[in-house]
Amino acid sequence: MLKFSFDFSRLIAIDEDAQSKTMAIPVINLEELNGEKRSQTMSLVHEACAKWGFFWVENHGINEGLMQKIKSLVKKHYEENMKDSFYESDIAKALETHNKVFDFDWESSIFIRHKPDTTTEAIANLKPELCKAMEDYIDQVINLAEKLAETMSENLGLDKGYLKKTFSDPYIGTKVAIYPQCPKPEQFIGLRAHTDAGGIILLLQDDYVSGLEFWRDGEWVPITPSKYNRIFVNLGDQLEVVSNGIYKSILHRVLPNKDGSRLSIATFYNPGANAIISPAPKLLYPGQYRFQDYLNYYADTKFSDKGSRFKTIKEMQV
Ligand SMILES: O=C(O)CCC(=O)C(=O)O
Ligand SMILES: [Fe+2]
Repeated sequence: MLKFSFDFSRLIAIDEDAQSKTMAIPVINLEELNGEKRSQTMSLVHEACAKWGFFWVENHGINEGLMQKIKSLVKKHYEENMKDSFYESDIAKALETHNKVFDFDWESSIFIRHKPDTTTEAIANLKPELCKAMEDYIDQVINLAEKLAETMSENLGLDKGYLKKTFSDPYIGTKVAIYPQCPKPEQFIGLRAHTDAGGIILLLQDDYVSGLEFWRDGEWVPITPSKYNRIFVNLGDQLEVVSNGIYKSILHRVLPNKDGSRLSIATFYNPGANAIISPAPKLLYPGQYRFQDYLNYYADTKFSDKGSRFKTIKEMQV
């Protein structure tokens, strides 16, 4: 039997100008990375990672027909295999017995690991057609994640392959979720507020039903359903660490919807379990040194600029 408790502080009303913030979320045309507008587009990605931590991408290289196919096959899988057991579960029954439930998620999901090895076959009743479409989709999602990782590395002033190498061999998995239609959405949370642990998260989401929200400037900003086959990107904690805080992982949550079920297919491009994570030494300011070495150098540079002293100390140790 599940236990439920209440936390009213999680209920924060959505402000009116959250809507205008929604409109302001960066939308980046990744095709431009290959053309004349490359440097502007690189800057847009950098700004989105540093000032937002989440953004939309379009012309991302993932086949649009495949995106639609995955969505409809996942919906079918949910209808045939997951829906009934969800509405019969203790969570769904709590609709009648509890007023507010904030320590469980109103979510029905499966998790598929793709790398280092795949668990697709182990998941009950996944039709071959869905497995095959998922395999093709994931190959394209990995290309996109690695293109973004390259762009971020370059933007941070690191070697192009820095993030990929740091994450290597990456752990890649997809959470296929439905946030089922909820008759009393005010009683539940779809997914409790959190930041993601890993690296780059690429989200394919519902065309019609909303629910995802990101925290920004003291309020929840709703992420609208996908338009124009865009993919939604957000950054996990490890990118904040490796970038030494230049990039941000942002708090987000999902609210249930009373008018419909929301589909969400989130692929996590994360460091492998044994990857050693630290801020990139090049980004440390100015980095690690022995204090006596600093003092020796200071003796000769005391009356010059501190910034260039830091720079030299940093170059001495990297
Ligand atoms: O379903 C979503 O839109 C977000 C899912 C999510 O944040 C997560 O699984 O970490
Ligand atoms: Fe998340």
